[in-house]
Amino acid sequence: MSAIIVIGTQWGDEGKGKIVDYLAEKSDVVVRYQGGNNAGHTVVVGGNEFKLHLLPSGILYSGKTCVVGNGVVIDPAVMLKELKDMQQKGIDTSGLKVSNRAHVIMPYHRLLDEVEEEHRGDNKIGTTKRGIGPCYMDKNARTGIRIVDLMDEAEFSEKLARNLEAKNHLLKAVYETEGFDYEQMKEEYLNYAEQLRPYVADTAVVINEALKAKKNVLFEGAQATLLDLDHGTYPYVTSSHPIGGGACIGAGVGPTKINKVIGVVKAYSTRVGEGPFPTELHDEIGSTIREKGFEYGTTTGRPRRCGWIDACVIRYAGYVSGLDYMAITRLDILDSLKTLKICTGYKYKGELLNEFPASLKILGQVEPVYEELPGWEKSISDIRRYDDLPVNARRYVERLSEVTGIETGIVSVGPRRDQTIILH
Ligand code: 2SA
Ligand code: GDP
Ligand code: MG
Repeated sequence: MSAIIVIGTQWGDEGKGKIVDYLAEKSDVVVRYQGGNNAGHTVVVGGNEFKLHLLPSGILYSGKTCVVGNGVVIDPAVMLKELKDMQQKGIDTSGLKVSNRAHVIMPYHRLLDEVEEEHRGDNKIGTTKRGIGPCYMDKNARTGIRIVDLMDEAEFSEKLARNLEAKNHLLKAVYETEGFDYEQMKEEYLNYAEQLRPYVADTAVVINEALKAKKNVLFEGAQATLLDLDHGTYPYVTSSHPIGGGACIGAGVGPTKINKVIGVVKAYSTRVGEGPFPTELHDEIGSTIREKGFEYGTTTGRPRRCGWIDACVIRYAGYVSGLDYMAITRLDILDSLKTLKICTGYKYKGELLNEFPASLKILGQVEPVYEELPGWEKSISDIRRYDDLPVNARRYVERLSEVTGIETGIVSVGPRRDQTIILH
C-alpha cells in the first residue's frame, strides 16, 4: 500500500500532470483534492495531448478509480464537457467518483470573479475567471451549494433561491450588473445533476477503503505552494490549499496514512497572473524560455512570466509540504543556454534573509543572490539514464539538491511518459 501526494513547488505549471500520469500507472486510485477548472494539467500519451482541468490525470489509464475530492470546486458544465471529450477520444471514464461534499461553481461565481477583478483595478490578482475564488468564499461563508444539495431537487431549489437573491442584489447594487433568472438556472443545474448522479459518492470512504485494502493511492495537487491561500504570496494566491496538507483535508484522509510527498520542480520558474516574482527575467533569456517552453496558460492561454529557478522557493515548499523528494521537469527546455543561474538566497537592504518573507513589500524588493553554472548546450530529450546526462546537466540537478536540501527522485526531459529518468 502507498499513499503518495504530488504537489507543485513553485507557481504552478511545473508539469504535475505529466508526473502524476507517470506515477498513475502503479496506482489504483488517483485523487484531485483542491482547486477546480482553474487548473490545466497537460499529459501526452501516444502522441496525443490531453488537457485536463477537473478530471484527475489518472483518467487516461483504464481501470483506475479517479476521485474528485471534497476540497475541489466543481463547475458541472465543465466536468460534463471534459467527460464527453474523454469519452469521444475512447477514454474509459467509468472509474470516476465525485465527492458529494464538493462545492458547486454557479454562474454567479464566474460573473463575480470577472467583475471583482475589474473592480480591483491596479490590485488585480490575475485570476483565471473560472469562479474559483467566489465559490470558495461561499464555502467559507457557509452559504455554498454542495454536490449533495444538487442531488436533491427540493434542497437545491431552496438553496439556489436564497443564494440567487443575495447574489443578484450584490451584482446590481455594487457592480451595476444584471442578475440571473432563477427558473432558468434551476433547470440548467438540475439537468447537470442527473448527468452527474451516477458518479457521485462519499469519496472519503472510497479512498479510505482503498487504503484499507492495501491499494495505491495518488493525490494530484493543482496550482502550487506559492499560490496556497495560507502559505503563498497572499493575496496573489488561489483560494485553496495546494500544499501537501491540503490533500488530507481535500480528500478526507488522515496524515498518518500518507507515505510520501513529491514536489514537482520546473527547472526554471514561471508565474501566470500578478504578484511578486524575484527571479523574473524581463530580457531575451526570459523570452527564449517562454518561446522554447511554450509557456502559455493551459486554461486561459495567457503568456507566463519566466525566470531563473529559485531555490528559496523550493526550500520553502520543502518544509511547508514535508517533501521527500523533487521531480525536476523541463530540464530539456534549458538545453540551448550557455550559462544558467540558480537563486540561492535573497538580500534585503544588504542583509541576507533567512526565511521566505511573508511581507510582499519585502518580497517585491529582495535582490536574488545567484550562482552561475555552465549550460550543457546539447539535446537531452532522448536520454533515459541519469548517468548519461551531460555532466553540466547533472551538476545543475545536484547543485539544486544541495542548495534546497531535498533529494532528486525523478528528472523529466520531455512531455512524454517515456521521457522520464528515475533516480530512486
Ligand atoms: P484563481 O483563478 O482564483 O485560482 O486565480 C488565482 C491565482 O492563481 C493562479 N492560478 C494558476 N497559476 C498557474 N496555473 C494555473 N492553471 C492554468 C495553467 C492557468 C492558466 O495550467 O496554465 O491557464 O492561466 C493556475 N490556476 C490559478 C492565477 O494565475 C492567479 O494568480
Ligand atoms: P501542470 O499544471 O503542473 O500539470 O503543468 P502544465 O500542464 O500546465 O504545463 C506543463 C507543460 O510541460 C505541459 O505541456 C507538459 O506536457 C509539459 N512537460 C512536462 N514535463 C516536461 C518535460 O520534462 N519537458 C518538456 N519539454 N515538457 C514537459
Ligand atoms: Mg497547469
